Amino acid sequence: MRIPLAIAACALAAIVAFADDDDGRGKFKGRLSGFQEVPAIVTTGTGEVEVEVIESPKSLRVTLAYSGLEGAAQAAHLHIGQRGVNGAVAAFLCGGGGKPACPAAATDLTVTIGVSDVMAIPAQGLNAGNIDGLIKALENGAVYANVHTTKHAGGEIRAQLGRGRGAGRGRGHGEGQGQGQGEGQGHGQGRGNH
Ligand SMILES: [Cu+2]
Repeated sequence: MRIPLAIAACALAAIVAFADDDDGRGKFKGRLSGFQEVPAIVTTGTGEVEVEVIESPKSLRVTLAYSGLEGAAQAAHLHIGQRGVNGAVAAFLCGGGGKPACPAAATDLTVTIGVSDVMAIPAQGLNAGNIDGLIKALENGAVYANVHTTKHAGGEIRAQLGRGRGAGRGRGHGEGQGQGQGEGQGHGQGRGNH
């Protein structure tokens, strides 16, 4: 029996995606825009961010691309906070915290966040070095990337990190999967982890 290659690849991608869910590993993505800031910001700036969980040594490989910023980028961080809410800085991507300066207007950089890069946020329950806590927040949709600029010090573009958005091979595949998983995931994983 011959299985068309495209279908086989799609099935394989689905299996991999579900395996990722089961053990809590995986990739998280987001598109940065001013409208995700709190309050919303009107800006020409846009960007993309992707976070991949690396198991050994436990770390996050983060790629951040941005362009069109109206102010010069000063810092970019991962923050702990759900959509529509501002939270504190959990890790620097650039512009401090031992990371290189942020390119002013546009970049496409890759940064590794290790245990020692995870900052303490006592008010939000995150201890310094608690990368597992940061990953758990990622898995529950409670981490966002934020790019701060000279024009918008509190953040010019922001993206809530989630699974699926564009993570699939095909566009339709990725979106369908992302939404289905996103909704079931909070409950399933919340229960599993407690
Ligand atoms: Cu920040």
